[in-house]
Amino acid sequence: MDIKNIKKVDPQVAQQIELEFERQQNTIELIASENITSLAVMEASGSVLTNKYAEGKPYKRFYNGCEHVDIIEEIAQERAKSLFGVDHANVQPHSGAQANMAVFLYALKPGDKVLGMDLSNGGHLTHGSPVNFSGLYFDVASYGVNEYGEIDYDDVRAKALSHKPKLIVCGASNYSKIIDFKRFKEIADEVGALLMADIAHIAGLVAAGVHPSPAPYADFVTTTTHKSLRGPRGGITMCKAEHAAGVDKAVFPGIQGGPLEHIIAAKAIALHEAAQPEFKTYAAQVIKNAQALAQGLMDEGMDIVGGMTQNHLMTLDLRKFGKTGKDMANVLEQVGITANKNTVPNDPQSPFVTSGVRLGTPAVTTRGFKEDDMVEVAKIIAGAVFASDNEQGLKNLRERALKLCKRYPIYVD
Ligand code: DSN
Repeated sequence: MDIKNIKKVDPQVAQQIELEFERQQNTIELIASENITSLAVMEASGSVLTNKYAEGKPYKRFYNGCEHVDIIEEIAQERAKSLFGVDHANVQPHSGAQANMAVFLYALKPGDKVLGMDLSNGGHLTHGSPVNFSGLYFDVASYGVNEYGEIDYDDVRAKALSHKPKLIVCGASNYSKIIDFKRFKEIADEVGALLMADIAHIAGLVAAGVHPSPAPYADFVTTTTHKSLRGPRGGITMCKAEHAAGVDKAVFPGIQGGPLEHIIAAKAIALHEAAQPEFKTYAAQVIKNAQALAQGLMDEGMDIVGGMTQNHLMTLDLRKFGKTGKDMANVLEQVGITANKNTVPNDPQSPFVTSGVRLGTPAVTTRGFKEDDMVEVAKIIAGAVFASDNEQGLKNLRERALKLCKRYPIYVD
């Protein structure tokens, strides 16, 4: 990748970009929320559109000179609507957190009741965590997963009946089963709540039709664009027609100023890419690879929360080895695998230490990894768990990880 101008202006930053490229090239990326965008998405992210102020909506801006960004933003909106089958899409949220915040601002008043998935059970900070705006300003009840790592819908219903939320939030950051959006809608209807589905993690799977869509059921569908959807870092808030004006007002002027039109162009490109037949093949392979990884890990004697995954991710439960997620994520990094520590349900360790490591396959699938490669990755991970104190053993595992990376280089035209 050519960064000649950065090298000229700022060699210090250029060096770190080059080193980061090498890191990505030479490590196996298993952070479930990361991916490797196309060069087209990256070009748009670094284009002249970064120079433009465009507060407002397409064709109703507070600035002049928006004739091109108007068209680009409208294209992105239309592509999001068509890909996800929703009435309305606001493509301006800078992130997934802001995509969710816009819904809270529109649908709720401070102190209103919300039911969301507990963060340590696989939910997200913005689904009502006490340290986030969603937990600080709203009255939150939480649901979690049962001993099989599955959402217990009867428990969700019982909590909805007793808490009487105005908004129910479904969707997760660390959940390996299919989400039953229809069931959530039935519960929401029973208690008169609005339903928000945060599909940030599974957006690519939903777009490709390999995970059920919440669009027929949810009042609001929010997402990030950089995870399984493989676009630039950013968010989208989608909704039913009756909420469109309110959601738009919540995004701007409610929580944001000027939209990032360069990122909106990159979102448009990613949405176009996700509508192509190759993307369906990609998303199906993401799941096949996750299942091959989970099976490989279980064959090596590892525990996976909830057993076999149904989507792109899983959590390795390290409790029986007496190891922590924090230590294992560091050991994995030594052997060339990047992942993140994550709590397991009823984790005895703190969220900073944890007993689990979350693993996901969107990025390696983009590189071209197939099921056989995932079995080798599973062996490397298991080897790292068993040989975490053996320096030579870890070096050998690092060589095996590097071999896989060399077989599937990133950004080759
Ligand atoms: N923190 C992101 C993740 O890794 O899942 C979600 O925002």
